[in-house]
Amino acid sequence: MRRILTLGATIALGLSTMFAATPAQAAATGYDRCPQGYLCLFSDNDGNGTMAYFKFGSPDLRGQSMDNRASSFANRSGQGFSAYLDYNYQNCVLGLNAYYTAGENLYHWWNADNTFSSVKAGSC
Ligand SMILES: [Ca+2]
Repeated sequence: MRRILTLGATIALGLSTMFAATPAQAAATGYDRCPQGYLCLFSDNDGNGTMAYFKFGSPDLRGQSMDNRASSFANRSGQGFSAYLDYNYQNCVLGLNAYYTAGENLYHWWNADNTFSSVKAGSC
């Protein structure tokens, strides 16, 4: 009886070791964090830093801690978005085409980096 109990304990230890040895799935980084179906804004270039993501948009990016902070974006919403210099969709600065699913830095466009204060689905 004692021998059986010992064997059981050994098997349990072996299983827990196996699970512990399985590598944890690596956390997504950069643009890979952006979920399908959303527009994502990032505070740093190349999809780094803080991320905020939107299904329809936001009239005031202060609410998402992204006001005048967006430096890159990925559009996985399946539709175009428009970005504005001011709150409540005033002064459109850039169309965020649905083509940019893989992500893009905003310094590629004059006057776009760190300027967005509102975004919404649709064209300017
Ligand atoms: Ca702004």
